[in-house]
Amino acid sequence: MGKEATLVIIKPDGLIKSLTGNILSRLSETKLKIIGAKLIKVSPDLAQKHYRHLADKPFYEELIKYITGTLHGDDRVMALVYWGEDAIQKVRAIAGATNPEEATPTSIRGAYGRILTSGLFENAVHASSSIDEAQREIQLWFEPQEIVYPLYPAKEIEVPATRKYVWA
Ligand code: DAT
Ligand code: MG
Repeated sequence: MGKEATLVIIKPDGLIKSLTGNILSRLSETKLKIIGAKLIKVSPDLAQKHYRHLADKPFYEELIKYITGTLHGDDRVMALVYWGEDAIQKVRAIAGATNPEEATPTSIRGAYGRILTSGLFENAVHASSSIDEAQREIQLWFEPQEIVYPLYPAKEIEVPATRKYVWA
């Protein structure tokens, strides 16, 4: 054990069903600290990198449609980094089993998940499953300055002539 970080994603079904508050309340039972949070659109590239370990599964294409929002017609997800003692295991316990029909009814997935007719598990949240996966996922979804703690080694680089949106 020890202090560790874990990535949570509230998936498009969680946002569309207005479950964000409920899910955050459930996760607050862990007493872990939120050290990063943002609402983002998931690009196909990010989705494929995130789920690279499942590329050979029969449900993979449907899973990419799910996380990118194509299935639900809304491409928002909320990404959060939780930090503290045994964070990975604590969050996975409250999230519940991958298959929502097998998840404890009081877990997030047990309460809010379902199996689609396609067979895909629509389970409201993602939670990292190991320390290595958590680091890989957090570094994929967040930039160093978006997290309030210096979680992993980072370096400063010069970025010449960038363009960005400002309010008109
Ligand atoms: P978890 O999200 O619990 O870490 P995972 O990484 O194995 O599980 O799979 C990622 C997502 O893919 C999961 O949240 C829902 C979907 N999924 C996994 N296994 C599935 C299966 N056998 N049938 C349908 N969807 C599945
Ligand atoms: Mg996983």
